[in-house]
Amino acid sequence: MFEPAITGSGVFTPEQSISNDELVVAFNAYADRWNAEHADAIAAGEAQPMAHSSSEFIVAASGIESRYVLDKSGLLDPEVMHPWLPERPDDAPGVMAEMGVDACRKALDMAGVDAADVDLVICAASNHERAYPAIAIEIQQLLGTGGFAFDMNVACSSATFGIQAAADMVRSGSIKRALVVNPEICSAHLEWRDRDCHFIFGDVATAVLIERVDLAKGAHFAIKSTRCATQFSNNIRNNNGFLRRTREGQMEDRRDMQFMQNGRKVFKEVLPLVSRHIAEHMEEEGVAADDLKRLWLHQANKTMNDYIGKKVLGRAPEEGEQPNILQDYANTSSAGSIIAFAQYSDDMEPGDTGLICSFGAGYSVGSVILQKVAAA
Ligand code: CO8
Repeated sequence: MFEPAITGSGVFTPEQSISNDELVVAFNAYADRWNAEHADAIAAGEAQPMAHSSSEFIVAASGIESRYVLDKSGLLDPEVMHPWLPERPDDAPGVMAEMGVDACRKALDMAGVDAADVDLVICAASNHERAYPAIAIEIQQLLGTGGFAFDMNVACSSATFGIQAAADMVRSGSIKRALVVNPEICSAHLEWRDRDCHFIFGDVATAVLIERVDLAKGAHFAIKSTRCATQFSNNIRNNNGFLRRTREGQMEDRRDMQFMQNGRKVFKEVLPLVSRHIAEHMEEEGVAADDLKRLWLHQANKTMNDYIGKKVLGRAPEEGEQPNILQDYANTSSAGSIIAFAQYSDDMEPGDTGLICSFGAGYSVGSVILQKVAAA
């Protein structure tokens, strides 16, 4: 058996961002138009008028202040309310592959590893641009990695489940190095016309390079243990899929073809699930709350993270112990905890222990216990 380690991480951040204020102006213009178009139905009591959104609500309910997106022009146009991402010819790189490659190159550079020495790419994300061929195989081709590649989807927990899959293969000796890459184009899947959730998501790509510890060239994070769990729930769902055209009326612009959630229920049900999951994982591995120097949590909601941090540590986390990035990036699904890890891990000392935890649709929860190791 070999020990796996994270030796590099990378984040691709889109150039464009949207502040809450910009977002709310566009949403409210859309709501006003909708209300004017449906004035008769509203007057007859057959339709409810759309209420305005507000920046104050968004920050108070979620902690989100801004989000990065691939295209803001469509999102801020009340007549469009979705991103414009022009179709590319079949022989051009896909959008997800392109952003994934950027994050992977940064992870490889950090670790000082040539792409050709990587023998697995896992593209682990909430949505894939196409069903096949796998985005991971396209990334393999663009980077020039060897071995094999495949896609997987566990929604918000895709990254941690991907890390477990790759780490287990390194442990067994079937591979030496893997890239786990998480390109998330959440803006194309979010319903920007729905006041309850129009502020939640952003776009980004993250990647981690996982290697055998004995191959690491510099300081790294040994993967001490991983733990994944799932429990079926319909509270976060989208009903789009390849069976759509086989069913009457399914080619319409239906709300359930985009991201749907019962946010309140998710909030209530996921919190105990995650707190228990982390507590059991730490106990199993003999990690006490005092041993934990950092928590890199899934980035969906600040109140949720505050609650989990307090439960795990048995006290309110101190400054820097549980860094949030959701104020700048919003929820980026599987990439959120990895952005937090990439941005807030450099300062850790050899011997320090940290824990990555993702949670979301499925429900799914994944945790990864890491220990900082100095360069040999
Ligand atoms: N502006 C002003 N007021 C609003 C707005 C708004 N935009 N939206 C709602 N309100 C009002 C409501 O009408 C309600 O008013 P009233 O009390 O009069 O009825 C009041 O505010 C409270 O509304 P909510 O109960 O909905 O508000 P919450 O406090 O529950 O906050 C949240 C809403 C932020 C959505 C919160 O419930 C939450 O964060 N829940 C957990 C979400 C979560 O973690 N989800 C995980 C999903 S991500 C995932 O798993 C990945 C899926 C795959 C990726 C998909 C990519 C797109």
